[in-house]
Amino acid sequence: MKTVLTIAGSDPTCRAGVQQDIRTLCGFGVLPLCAVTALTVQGRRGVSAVEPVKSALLEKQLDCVLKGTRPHAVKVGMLANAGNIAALLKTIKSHKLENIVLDTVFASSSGHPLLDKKGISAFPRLFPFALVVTPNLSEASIITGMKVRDINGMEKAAYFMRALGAENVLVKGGHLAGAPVDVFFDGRHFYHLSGKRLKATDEALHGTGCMLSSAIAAGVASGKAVLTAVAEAKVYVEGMIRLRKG
Ligand code: PXL
Repeated sequence: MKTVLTIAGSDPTCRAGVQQDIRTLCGFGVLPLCAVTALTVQGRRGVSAVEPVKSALLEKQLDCVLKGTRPHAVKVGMLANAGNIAALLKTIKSHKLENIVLDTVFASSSGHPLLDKKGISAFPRLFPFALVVTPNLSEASIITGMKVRDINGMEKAAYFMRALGAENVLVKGGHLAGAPVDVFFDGRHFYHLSGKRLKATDEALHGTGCMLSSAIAAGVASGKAVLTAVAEAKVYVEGMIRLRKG
Protein backbone atom coordinates (compact mmCIF):
# COMPACT_ATOMS: atom_id res chain seq x y z
CA MET A 1 0.00 0.00 0.00
CA LYS A 2 1.22 3.51 -0.80
CA THR A 3 1.87 5.81 2.14
CA VAL A 4 1.58 9.59 2.46
CA LEU A 5 2.91 11.56 5.42
CA THR A 6 0.97 14.68 6.32
CA ILE A 7 2.66 17.34 8.44
CA ALA A 8 -0.07 19.74 9.52
CA GLY A 9 -2.03 21.40 12.29
CA SER A 10 -5.03 20.00 14.13
CA ASP A 11 -8.49 21.38 13.33
CA PRO A 12 -11.10 20.02 15.77
CA THR A 13 -13.89 20.61 13.22
CA CYS A 14 -12.08 18.00 11.08
CA ARG A 15 -12.88 20.04 7.97
CA ALA A 16 -9.28 21.23 7.57
CA GLY A 17 -5.85 20.37 8.90
CA VAL A 18 -4.46 16.97 9.69
CA GLN A 19 -7.93 15.52 10.25
CA GLN A 20 -9.07 16.49 6.75
CA ASP A 21 -5.79 15.27 5.28
CA ILE A 22 -6.25 11.84 6.84
CA ARG A 23 -9.85 11.60 5.60
CA THR A 24 -8.79 12.56 2.08
CA LEU A 25 -5.83 10.18 2.01
CA CYS A 26 -8.04 7.31 3.16
CA GLY A 27 -10.57 8.27 0.48
CA PHE A 28 -7.84 7.84 -2.13
CA GLY A 29 -6.86 4.45 -0.74
CA VAL A 30 -3.43 5.45 0.52
CA LEU A 31 -2.17 4.84 4.03
CA PRO A 32 -1.72 8.06 6.05
CA LEU A 33 1.08 8.86 8.46
CA CYS A 34 1.02 12.15 10.35
CA ALA A 35 2.94 14.61 12.45
CA VAL A 36 1.11 17.47 14.19
CA THR A 37 2.63 20.96 14.06
CA ALA A 38 0.09 22.87 16.14
CA LEU A 39 -3.25 22.66 17.91
CA THR A 40 -5.90 25.13 16.84
CA VAL A 41 -9.08 25.90 18.72
CA GLN A 42 -11.84 26.62 16.25
CA GLY A 43 -15.49 26.09 15.52
CA ARG A 44 -18.16 27.61 13.32
CA ARG A 45 -16.98 31.15 14.16
CA GLY A 46 -13.37 30.61 13.13
CA VAL A 47 -10.08 30.16 14.96
CA SER A 48 -9.89 31.41 18.56
CA ALA A 49 -6.48 30.06 19.62
CA VAL A 50 -3.35 28.47 18.19
CA GLU A 51 -0.72 26.56 20.15
CA PRO A 52 2.30 25.46 18.09
CA VAL A 53 4.03 22.27 19.22
CA LYS A 54 7.66 22.69 20.30
CA SER A 55 9.90 22.28 17.25
CA ALA A 56 11.90 19.57 19.04
CA LEU A 57 8.65 17.63 19.55
CA LEU A 58 7.75 17.97 15.87
CA GLU A 59 11.18 16.65 14.99
CA LYS A 60 10.69 13.71 17.39
CA GLN A 61 7.31 12.88 15.85
CA LEU A 62 8.85 12.93 12.38
CA ASP A 63 11.90 10.87 13.32
CA CYS A 64 9.69 8.31 15.04
CA VAL A 65 7.10 7.94 12.27
CA LEU A 66 9.81 7.84 9.58
CA LYS A 67 11.97 5.23 11.31
CA GLY A 68 12.50 2.45 8.82
CA THR A 69 10.07 3.80 6.23
CA ARG A 70 10.03 6.43 3.50
CA PRO A 71 6.56 7.66 2.48
CA HIS A 72 5.71 7.72 -1.23
CA ALA A 73 4.68 11.38 -0.89
CA VAL A 74 4.51 14.07 1.77
CA LYS A 75 1.90 16.78 2.23
CA VAL A 76 2.92 19.86 4.21
CA GLY A 77 0.17 22.09 5.63
CA MET A 78 0.12 24.50 8.58
CA LEU A 79 3.59 24.95 10.12
CA ALA A 80 2.85 27.74 12.66
CA ASN A 81 6.36 29.16 12.97
CA ALA A 82 9.96 29.36 11.70
CA GLY A 83 11.15 26.83 14.30
CA ASN A 84 8.86 24.19 12.82
CA ILE A 85 10.11 25.09 9.32
CA ALA A 86 13.70 24.54 10.51
CA ALA A 87 12.70 21.18 12.06
CA LEU A 88 11.02 20.18 8.81
CA LEU A 89 14.03 21.21 6.71
CA LYS A 90 16.28 19.10 8.93
CA THR A 91 13.94 16.12 8.58
CA ILE A 92 13.59 16.48 4.81
CA LYS A 93 17.38 16.26 4.53
CA SER A 94 18.02 13.55 7.11
CA HIS A 95 15.22 11.28 5.85
CA LYS A 96 15.65 12.23 2.18
CA LEU A 97 11.94 13.00 1.82
CA GLU A 98 10.66 13.27 -1.76
CA ASN A 99 7.44 14.07 -3.58
CA ILE A 100 6.63 16.94 -1.25
CA VAL A 101 3.35 18.76 -1.86
CA LEU A 102 3.81 22.09 -0.11
CA ASP A 103 0.55 23.83 0.78
CA THR A 104 0.93 27.48 1.71
CA VAL A 105 -1.05 27.81 4.93
CA PHE A 106 -0.56 31.37 6.17
CA ALA A 107 -3.95 32.28 7.69
CA SER A 108 -7.39 30.80 8.27
CA SER A 109 -10.25 32.00 6.06
CA SER A 110 -11.45 34.08 9.04
CA GLY A 111 -8.03 35.82 9.03
CA HIS A 112 -6.33 34.23 12.04
CA PRO A 113 -2.55 33.78 11.42
CA LEU A 114 -1.51 30.12 11.06
CA LEU A 115 2.13 30.96 10.26
CA ASP A 116 3.93 33.79 12.09
CA LYS A 117 5.89 36.58 10.38
CA LYS A 118 9.30 34.92 10.75
CA GLY A 119 7.72 31.75 9.41
CA ILE A 120 6.43 33.55 6.33
CA SER A 121 9.95 34.92 5.67
CA ALA A 122 11.50 31.46 6.13
CA PHE A 123 8.82 29.63 4.12
CA PRO A 124 10.53 29.90 0.68
CA ARG A 125 13.47 27.91 2.08
CA LEU A 126 11.22 24.88 1.62
CA PHE A 127 10.70 25.57 -2.10
CA PRO A 128 13.82 23.75 -3.38
CA PHE A 129 12.41 20.55 -1.85
CA ALA A 130 8.87 20.95 -3.15
CA LEU A 131 7.54 18.85 -6.00
CA VAL A 132 4.67 21.30 -6.15
CA VAL A 133 3.62 24.36 -4.15
CA THR A 134 -0.05 25.37 -4.01
CA PRO A 135 -0.63 29.05 -3.09
CA ASN A 136 -3.89 30.95 -3.56
CA LEU A 137 -3.85 34.53 -4.84
CA SER A 138 -3.15 36.19 -1.50
CA GLU A 139 -0.43 33.70 -0.53
CA ALA A 140 1.18 34.09 -3.98
CA SER A 141 1.11 37.88 -3.43
CA ILE A 142 2.78 37.58 -0.02
CA ILE A 143 5.49 35.24 -1.31
CA THR A 144 6.32 37.22 -4.45
CA GLY A 145 5.61 40.76 -3.29
CA MET A 146 3.46 41.20 -6.43
CA LYS A 147 -0.25 41.98 -6.47
CA VAL A 148 -1.56 38.73 -7.92
CA ARG A 149 -5.14 39.20 -9.04
CA ASP A 150 -5.44 38.05 -12.65
CA ILE A 151 -4.16 35.26 -14.86
CA ASN A 152 -1.23 37.28 -16.12
CA GLY A 153 -0.18 37.96 -12.52
CA MET A 154 -0.65 34.29 -11.63
CA GLU A 155 1.72 33.28 -14.44
CA LYS A 156 4.32 35.83 -13.32
CA ALA A 157 4.03 34.63 -9.71
CA ALA A 158 4.32 30.98 -10.78
CA TYR A 159 7.49 31.84 -12.73
CA PHE A 160 8.88 33.65 -9.66
CA MET A 161 8.15 30.71 -7.34
CA ARG A 162 9.79 28.23 -9.69
CA ALA A 163 12.83 30.47 -9.65
CA LEU A 164 12.75 30.10 -5.83
CA GLY A 165 13.19 26.36 -6.39
CA ALA A 166 9.75 24.72 -6.55
CA GLU A 167 9.63 22.10 -9.32
CA ASN A 168 5.99 22.86 -10.17
CA VAL A 169 3.68 25.65 -9.08
CA LEU A 170 -0.12 25.64 -8.85
CA VAL A 171 -1.54 29.12 -8.27
CA LYS A 172 -5.17 28.64 -7.25
CA GLY A 173 -7.62 31.08 -8.76
CA GLY A 174 -10.66 30.46 -6.60
CA HIS A 175 -10.62 34.11 -5.49
CA LEU A 176 -10.33 35.57 -9.02
CA ALA A 177 -12.96 38.14 -9.88
CA GLY A 178 -14.13 36.17 -12.92
CA ALA A 179 -14.18 32.45 -13.66
CA PRO A 180 -12.02 30.37 -11.30
CA VAL A 181 -8.94 29.33 -13.27
CA ASP A 182 -5.89 27.74 -11.66
CA VAL A 183 -2.48 28.27 -13.27
CA PHE A 184 -0.07 25.31 -13.28
CA PHE A 185 3.55 25.90 -14.31
CA ASP A 186 6.12 23.14 -14.75
CA GLY A 187 8.92 25.37 -15.99
CA ARG A 188 8.04 24.84 -19.64
CA HIS A 189 4.33 25.41 -20.05
CA PHE A 190 1.60 27.34 -18.31
CA TYR A 191 -1.58 25.29 -18.06
CA HIS A 192 -4.87 27.01 -17.34
CA LEU A 193 -7.09 24.63 -15.38
CA SER A 194 -10.62 25.90 -15.40
CA GLY A 195 -13.19 24.92 -12.81
CA LYS A 196 -16.82 25.63 -12.05
CA ARG A 197 -17.71 28.52 -9.76
CA LEU A 198 -19.78 26.75 -7.10
CA LYS A 199 -22.02 28.73 -4.80
CA ALA A 200 -20.90 27.60 -1.38
CA THR A 201 -20.82 28.91 2.17
CA ASP A 202 -17.50 29.70 3.89
CA GLU A 203 -18.11 26.62 6.01
CA ALA A 204 -18.45 24.42 2.93
CA LEU A 205 -15.18 25.82 1.56
CA HIS A 206 -13.24 25.55 4.85
CA GLY A 207 -10.39 23.09 4.42
CA THR A 208 -10.72 22.64 0.67
CA GLY A 209 -7.06 23.69 0.28
CA CYS A 210 -6.04 20.88 2.66
CA MET A 211 -8.25 18.48 0.72
CA LEU A 212 -6.72 19.53 -2.60
CA SER A 213 -3.08 19.23 -1.50
CA SER A 214 -3.72 15.87 0.18
CA ALA A 215 -5.48 14.57 -2.93
CA ILE A 216 -2.51 15.70 -5.05
CA ALA A 217 -0.12 13.91 -2.66
CA ALA A 218 -2.24 10.74 -2.87
CA GLY A 219 -2.13 10.85 -6.68
CA VAL A 220 1.62 11.43 -6.74
CA ALA A 221 2.16 8.59 -4.23
CA SER A 222 0.18 6.33 -6.56
CA GLY A 223 2.62 7.10 -9.37
CA LYS A 224 0.63 9.73 -11.27
CA ALA A 225 2.29 12.65 -13.02
CA VAL A 226 1.89 15.87 -11.03
CA LEU A 227 -0.39 17.54 -13.57
CA THR A 228 -2.64 14.46 -13.70
CA ALA A 229 -2.73 14.32 -9.89
CA VAL A 230 -3.65 18.03 -9.79
CA ALA A 231 -6.43 17.64 -12.38
CA GLU A 232 -7.91 14.63 -10.56
CA ALA A 233 -7.61 16.36 -7.18
CA LYS A 234 -9.58 19.33 -8.55
CA VAL A 235 -12.41 17.03 -9.67
CA TYR A 236 -12.40 15.37 -6.23
CA VAL A 237 -12.58 18.69 -4.35
CA GLU A 238 -15.39 19.95 -6.58
CA GLY A 239 -17.36 16.79 -5.81
CA MET A 240 -16.75 17.16 -2.07
CA ILE A 241 -17.88 20.80 -2.08
CA ARG A 242 -21.12 19.69 -3.78
CA LEU A 243 -21.60 17.00 -1.11
CA ARG A 244 -20.89 19.42 1.73
CA LYS A 245 -23.60 21.72 0.46
CA GLY A 246 -25.91 18.89 1.41
O1 PXL B 1 -7.45 25.63 5.58
C1 PXL B 1 -6.26 26.00 6.10
C2 PXL B 1 -6.01 25.37 7.42
C3 PXL B 1 -5.04 24.42 7.55
N1 PXL B 1 -4.75 23.81 8.71
C4 PXL B 1 -5.43 24.11 9.83
C5 PXL B 1 -6.44 25.06 9.79
C6 PXL B 1 -6.75 25.71 8.56
C7 PXL B 1 -7.79 26.71 8.50
O2 PXL B 1 -8.41 27.09 9.46
O3 PXL B 1 -7.10 25.33 10.91
C8 PXL B 1 -5.09 23.41 11.10
